[in-house]
Formats: sequence, structure tokens, C-alpha cells
Amino acid sequence: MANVTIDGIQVSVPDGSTILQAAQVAGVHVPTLCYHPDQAIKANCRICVCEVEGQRLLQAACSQPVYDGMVIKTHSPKVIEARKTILELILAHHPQDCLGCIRNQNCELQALAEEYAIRDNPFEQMVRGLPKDTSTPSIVRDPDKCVLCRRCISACSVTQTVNALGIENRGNHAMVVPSLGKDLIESPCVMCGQCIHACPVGAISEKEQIDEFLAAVADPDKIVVTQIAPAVRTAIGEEVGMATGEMPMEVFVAGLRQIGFDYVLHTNFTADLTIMEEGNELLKRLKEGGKLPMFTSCSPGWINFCETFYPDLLEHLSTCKSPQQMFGALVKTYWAQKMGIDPSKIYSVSIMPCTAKKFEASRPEMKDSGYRDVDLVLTTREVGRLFRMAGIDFKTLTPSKFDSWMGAYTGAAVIFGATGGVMEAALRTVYEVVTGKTLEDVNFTFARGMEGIKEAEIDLDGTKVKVAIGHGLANARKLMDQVRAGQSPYHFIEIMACPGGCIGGGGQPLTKTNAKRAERIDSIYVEDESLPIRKSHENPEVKILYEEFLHEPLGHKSHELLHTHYHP
Ligand code: HC1
Repeated sequence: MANVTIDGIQVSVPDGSTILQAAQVAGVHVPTLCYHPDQAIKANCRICVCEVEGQRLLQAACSQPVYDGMVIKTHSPKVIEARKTILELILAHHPQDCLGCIRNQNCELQALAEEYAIRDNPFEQMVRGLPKDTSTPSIVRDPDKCVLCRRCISACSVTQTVNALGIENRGNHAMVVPSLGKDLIESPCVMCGQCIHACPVGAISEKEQIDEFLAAVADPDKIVVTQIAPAVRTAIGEEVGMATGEMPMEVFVAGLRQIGFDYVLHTNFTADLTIMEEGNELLKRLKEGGKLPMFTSCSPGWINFCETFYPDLLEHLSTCKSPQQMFGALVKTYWAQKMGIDPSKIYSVSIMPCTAKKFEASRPEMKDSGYRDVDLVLTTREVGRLFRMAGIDFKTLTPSKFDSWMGAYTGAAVIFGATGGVMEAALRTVYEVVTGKTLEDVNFTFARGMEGIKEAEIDLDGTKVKVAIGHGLANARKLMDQVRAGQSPYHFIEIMACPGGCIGGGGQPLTKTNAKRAERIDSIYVEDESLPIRKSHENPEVKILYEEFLHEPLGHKSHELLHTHYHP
């Protein structure tokens, strides 16, 4: 252990700790910018510099290890002057359009400028005037706003192993650019949006489509219908001043009606339906000798990753469309018929935790209903903005229920939002279908939690099925390399592109830490346990859908509307 003194406070910390870690133990705030708690140390912005007694040069707190007897000052006049100069230099190269910036009031640079009372900048403004990159349907890059912290590069290349972003040039000319220096759409970007969570400023953001939504609501010829993804409810409260998981579902539904939705339905309904189709597809492959292991296919960032990096393994993907797209195909066919509504008037809006869902909805093949199946995708953050714009007071709102025929859901659907949830939901149904017995304990706890790869062997009354779960694309890559090498022992693999699953999606309220992701996961399982029905095949509205419209899983109508193919 090392005994150090920070701003007069004595603490004892493990050998090898950094000044920043020691400061956290002492309860002393040291500002950071390039530092990210879940990434390797970069130490390139120098905002965290501190004064160490006996040393002439200031030391970066995020990278400098402490030693026994070290005396540190975190806010001496010399330190404050250095930090102010660093901030002034960054701001001299940064646009001053904070009022119109998507990160206004949620920007780490803006917060630091306030913390250090940066008022009149002595350095001349030298913004480069680079164009925004709006080439993808999901993500916008604004290179002028980049502060070169490299957190996006780390998220893209280490957490996700996608390597869509890199550094071009050196010194004053250094820039973060898509690989090969082209627009993002020409890079291997999978549109997962993990770079957005990493970015401290407004240099990378979702493609905001609030104005399209407002125009649809104002159009008297449009019937605006929404679906809500499983991971949204747990996090939406964070956008309106509530704790994680605190927003009750029926209050959320009431809020959505307030901002203009005519009907509120649920992606959870088609998550249950996905289990019916995907579970039966797995059983068919096991029985008839189809491609194994079978991979889940609901996470669009993962599909993009598979198409880009593993085109030779596409046949392993389940042919099921994602729940978002199953919903899109059914709302303008089955639901429109049931409600007696002209499908050409339906404007179908999904609320998703995911930026890649915007891309998925725009895929040319996603129009099996005869129309664009999903017209617009709003992220959780965009809906948070709409709630704030409408000035809704959630404490006084009268709770409201989902609309009929595609609004009922089970606990199995709720857990789709967390890593391992699709696997657990599938096992709850597959067990009962294969064994004909009631599954008394529905909790497959091996599937839960933030461990990168989880695996188990499930005994279905004598039939042994080996399964694995990976979340975050670096973990997906490990599982895929095993499959490519012919060494995968598994029959069924769940992959979610984002760390933690959809609760950590690129469209969720901005979070810096895996600890926050774990908190959202906990709230998902609390919701699962609170529901009276926790197995997808017991969803009463899904039963009606099969009786009246689809007739059987994997049948003709299902293939027409609910399944798809993939392309390299
Ligand atoms: Fe997901 Fe899915 S769980 S992919 O993570 O299968 O985004 O929430 O909506 O479609 O249901 C995301 C979440 C989501 C789909 C479902």
C-alpha cells in the first residue's frame, strides 16, 4: 500500500494506483476529459494535471502512479492556471454554438468551461469549418467539435473491434476520421453508436429526427402508431429527472399519448412472437440438420457486423427479422385489418434504444407489408427531448394502458433488453415445447449479468443443448472466430452488439459506465418478476395472432412477413 497526501487529506491506496484513483478514495474531484472509466488510459488532454511536491512538471493524474509519501495538490494556483490554458486552447478550436448543439447542457467541455470560469478567451478562434458527415441514417459526425480525446476510437476499436474510426495527420492537423478517410457510410461502421456514449462533446451524435415526428403528428391524414423497445422504459426516466427504472410503464404510455401518438403498442409483443418463430427455427435445425450454431438476429448492429466481417457465416443467422421489423410488417397488415384502419394512413414510429435501428428500418427490403414497414425510428434520447419540449409533469399524469392486439407482453419479452435475455426467453419456451412439461423455475440465471461471454449446457429431458451469449462486438468476434475455425461447441448463440445488451444501446441516455448498464439490467429483471405471465408462448395476443392470421410458426404467412435474408 502507498500512503499519500492529497490536498491535505491522507489516504492509503494499493501500490500502482494512479493519482486519480487516490483522489477518488480521498473524495477529491479532479477534472478529466480524455479519461474514460471503462477504457485504457490515454493521458492526451492533460486536463487532470496535478502538482506533486518535489517535481517541477505537473503530472497527469489519470496516468501517474502514486508512491509512498507522495504529496499532491490538485487545485494549486499553478494547476488551475494550466487547466485554464488547456481549456482556452481547446475552445479556440471549438465552435461556440452551444445553444444549437445536440449536447447543450450535457457536454463535458461546456461543464469544464463553466467549472474553470472561462470567459474571455485570449486565443484567437480557429475553427476549421469542416462539413458534417451525415452519410449514414444513424450517426452524424461533426468533426469541428472533436476535441481529439480518442474515446470514440477506443470504443470502436477495442470494445467493438470494428475499427471504423482512426486518427489522420499529426499535431495541429490531427483529425478523427472514418477509416480510409472516407465518409462513415463507406467505413465498416456498424452504426451501434457506442462512439456516441464515448464522445464527451457533440462531435458524434444520433441522426435526430424530431422534426419528422412533429410533422407527422401535425398531419391530419396520418394515424401515428408507436412501438416501444424492451430496453427503453428502464432508461427513459433518466431523461426526465427520474432514477433508472423508476418510470412506471403506464405513466410512460400516458406521456406518449400526450406528445401525439394515436395508438401505443409494444415491441415486446413481437419479442414474444420472435421467440415463437426463432424457438421453432432452432428446433427445426436441431431435428433436420440445419446450420448450427444458430445465431440470434434481432440486434441490427450485430447483423451489420456479421454481414461486414463474417459474410461466410451468414447462414448461421436465424432468418427471423428483428422484433422491430416484425412489428412493422404486422402493424400495416394484421393490426390494420383488426382495427379497420387503412394501412396507407398508418405512420409507424419505433422508440428504440439503438441507433442501428434507424439503419435497419431504412433497409430497402423492409417493406413486406406493401409499405415502408417502419416509417421513423426515434431513440430514447429523442423521446426524452420530446417529453421535455411538451413540458410533461410525470408526477401528475394519469396512467394509461397499451392499445389492443399488439400491446400485450410477457416477462420473457421484457428481458430481451438485457444481455442474455433473448436466450433466457427462448429457453423458457423451448423447454416446454420439447419436454411437454411445465417449467417451474423460469430463471436461467447463468444468462444474466455483465460477464462478456456466458455459456451453459441445458438438459431438455435427455437432449443436451449447448448455448452461449456474447455482448459487445469484441466478445462476438471471439465466438465467431471459434465458429469460423470449426471449433464452436454450441448449438445456439445470442449476440447483442452493445455492452450490456440494448439497455446500453447507442440511443440510450448518455452513460459513461458499465456500472450504469448493470443498474438498468437489474431493473429489467425486477419488471420481469412483477409480471403475471413470463413465457412468450403464453402471451394471449400472440395466441390470437396465430389463430386468426399466421396459423402456425414458420408457416407461409410468417415467412412472407416475419423472416428475411442477409447479404454481405
Ligand atoms: Fe433491442 Fe430487440 S431487444 S434488438 O436489444 O430484439 O434496440 O430494447 O427493440 O427489435 O424486442 C434494441 C431493445 C429491441 C428488436 C426487441
